[in-house]
Amino acid sequence: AETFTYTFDTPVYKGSATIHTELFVNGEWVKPVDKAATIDVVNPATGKVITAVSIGSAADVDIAVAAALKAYQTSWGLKCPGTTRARLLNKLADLVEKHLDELAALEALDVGKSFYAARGGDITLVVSALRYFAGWADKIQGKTIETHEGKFAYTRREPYGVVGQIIPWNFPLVTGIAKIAPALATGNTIVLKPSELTPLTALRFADLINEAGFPPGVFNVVNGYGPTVGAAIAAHPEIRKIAFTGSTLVGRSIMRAAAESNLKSVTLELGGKSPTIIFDDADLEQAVKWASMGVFYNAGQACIAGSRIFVHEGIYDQFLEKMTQVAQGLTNATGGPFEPGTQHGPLVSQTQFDRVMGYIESGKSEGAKVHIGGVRLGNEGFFVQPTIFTDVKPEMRIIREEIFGPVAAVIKFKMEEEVIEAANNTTYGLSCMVMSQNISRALRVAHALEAGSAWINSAQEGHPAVPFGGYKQSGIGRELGEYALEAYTQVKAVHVNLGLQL
Ligand code: TXE
Repeated sequence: AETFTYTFDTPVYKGSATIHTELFVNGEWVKPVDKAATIDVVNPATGKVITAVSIGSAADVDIAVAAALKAYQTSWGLKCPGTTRARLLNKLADLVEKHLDELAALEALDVGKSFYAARGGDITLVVSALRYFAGWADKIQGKTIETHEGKFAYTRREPYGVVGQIIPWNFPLVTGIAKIAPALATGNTIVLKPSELTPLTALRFADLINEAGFPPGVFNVVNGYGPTVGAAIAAHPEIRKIAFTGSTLVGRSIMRAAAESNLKSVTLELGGKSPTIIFDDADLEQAVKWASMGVFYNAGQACIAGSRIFVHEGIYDQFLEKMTQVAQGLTNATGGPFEPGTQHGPLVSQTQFDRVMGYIESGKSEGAKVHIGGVRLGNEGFFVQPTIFTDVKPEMRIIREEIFGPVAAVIKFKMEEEVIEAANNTTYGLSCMVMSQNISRALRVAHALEAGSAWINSAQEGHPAVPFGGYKQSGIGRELGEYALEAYTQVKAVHVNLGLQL
């Protein structure tokens, strides 16, 4: 099998990582049906090619689904006790933890995020999510329902069988594990497509799956483009459930393909245009920090980014001044993933860079004011300066559409009712942030906002035990927490007759 080794000789991490660059099907590394098909993997901090990996096609999806189906029928699913699945997931968690630095370095290299963020944020969460769902694997239970003195019924939570999972590039292994861990805990088998932009950690992870001892075919990786491999997964007649994280546009096409093929069950985690609301009774220093982190973390490439920041008029000037200082600080701490002081990194790709710069231009041409930023940083890689717009209007594209870059809009408000209405004036509903020291107000506003997650006096923090997902056009279904078990099981009701004669 073909491999690629990268040596990290950097101030923050020294070590090397070896990945297999082919497709992972039935526990083996295999060439795609079209043997020569590859895609370059680009380093976002330099714009240079790191390596190339194989990419598949619909034909490879067919092969992977057949392997996953066989594994489901013979060695996983209803054939494998929950205690065994728990043991394997815990072993996998230990292996990911053992290779924490290496996986973090690969993620940092591929996405452009800082090594420290990848280690302390992404990969650490991967480990905890695996352990959390390992805990559920032997606790997937139904209910007993009394119906009649001579009869009763009970329910079983059964896996779907083969599930398809399509993941994005902003938090590759995190968005992956939110799907992989509950799917495996509940007994499904998986065909996963990483983003064509960031395949490295999924490939390394596949080796750890083998090392942990999962039966072949339980987990399969088919790299490739969305319109080919992704669309083939969405339309596949043997895939019973699909989970997708990505753009709302592609989310619609996944749902359409599911409807037109076999009505597979669908969960979608899509975009956002989340509000952060800062009342004049907030702890100002903390509010500035959380709001800034909330929009600029991961260079703004987060579905829960708080990109519309509503600030009470009483503290608006002070807030803007302090947030500008944070944006300047991040600008000064801009760098590659492996520089010790990096707090702000590049966007993932040339395409994403062009998209974000396009939004900045549209903001300017529609009359918004660039308070700070708005420009490229450096002359290699895809760096955009942390940017704050003021003087914005609700109809502007930068207020309506997800930018997915380090771009905030700061908006003045007077009244609670008015800001709730403005915050809800969006087609999205993924998250919201409320900053206030008045507990009644903070909770009241959090409840009034149309969003699947609300953070009070914080932002961006996730936990494997807490469900995550969108209202409105931000998605369907929930990942993580106990709620994720519902997404990966279907309920069978069994009616039992204790002797009632017909
Ligand atoms: O997303 P795509 P892109 C948003 C964000 C960003 C925009 C575009 O606003 O600016 O989407 O990013 C696969 N059938 N988010 O173009 O295309 C693709 O290969 C099946 C928000 O990168 O949605 C990749 O694996 N799959 C988001 C995945 O979909 C298809 C994270 C995501 O890529 C496909 C990423 C198709 N027809 C982008 N076309 C979040 N919610 O966090 C593409 N894909």
